[in-house]
Amino acid sequence: MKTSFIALSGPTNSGKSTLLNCFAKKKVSIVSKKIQTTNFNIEFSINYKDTQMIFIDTPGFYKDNINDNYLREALQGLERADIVIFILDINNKFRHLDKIKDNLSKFKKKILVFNKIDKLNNDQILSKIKVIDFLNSFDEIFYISALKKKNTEKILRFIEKNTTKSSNKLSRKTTKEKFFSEITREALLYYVHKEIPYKCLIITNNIKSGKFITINQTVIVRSEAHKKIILGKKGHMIKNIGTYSRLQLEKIMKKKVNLFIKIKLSKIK
Ligand SMILES: Nc1nc2c(ncn2[C@@H]2O[C@H](COP(=O)(O)OP(=O)(O)OP(=O)(O)O)[C@@H](O)[C@H]2O)c(=O)[nH]1
Ligand SMILES: [Mg+2]
Repeated sequence: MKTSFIALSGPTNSGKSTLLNCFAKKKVSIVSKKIQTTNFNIEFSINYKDTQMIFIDTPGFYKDNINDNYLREALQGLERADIVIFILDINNKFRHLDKIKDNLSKFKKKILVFNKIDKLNNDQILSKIKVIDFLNSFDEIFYISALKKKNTEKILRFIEKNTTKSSNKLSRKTTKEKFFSEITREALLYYVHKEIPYKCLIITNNIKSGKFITINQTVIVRSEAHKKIILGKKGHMIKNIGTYSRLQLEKIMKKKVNLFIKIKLSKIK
């Protein structure tokens, strides 16, 4: 079997994780309308015709993450890739083009993907892309909607055609614990506003599988005020977060889930 490692890279919120979920045909990476949703590289492998494609979803570029852990993580993801897919939201002013330009020479194969075309008509799309003066540097350019699954299979066909050999690199699978924590982080991003979700850490302490799956998680918060907000009035907020996360987990695991979430105040700032 031929194998390719493919990194999904680009500014935050451009739809990298949505595209990975579209290829995987299920949720493997969390998505939100907020920035900086993906915090660490998520790898997921699919087979398409005679090709194994190992996708690496990376944290998006963001103005403040130039030197921080997220960017370091994203660049590590790029290092492992044979093919890189740079994804831009066609509706936005294109940001971080310099980072894309700087990384181009590292790759033999690079694709540019304009995502979210469902929001524009053809004329608008054409006028938008004119501003990029290095379109010729890419092996292929695609116009897609990851959300509506439009033109996405064309990308798989390109990867398949451009993969020639097998690889002895190993895929770094995300552990169940890490993935379950991610699902609860998505719930937190959905319900809790502003910076709080970015300052919490979610740990899955325990998973017991039987007729049901019982999961124990801890949300570690940095201040008493954050704890209060996540708890909500009479515990309403944490209840909503738990329900959202549990329903997602049940859908993914196809089993009933008992989810217990504790909130713990960390003394480390
Ligand atoms: N209309 C539309 N919205 C989309 C499309 N693809 C993704 N989105 C939305 O864009 C937002 C961001 O999507 P993500 O997949 O989380 O973006 P990301 O690039 O992984 O973001 P980071 O992890 O922060 O780097 C979500 O609200 C998605 O539903 C699309 O094709 N069309
Ligand atoms: Mg993401």
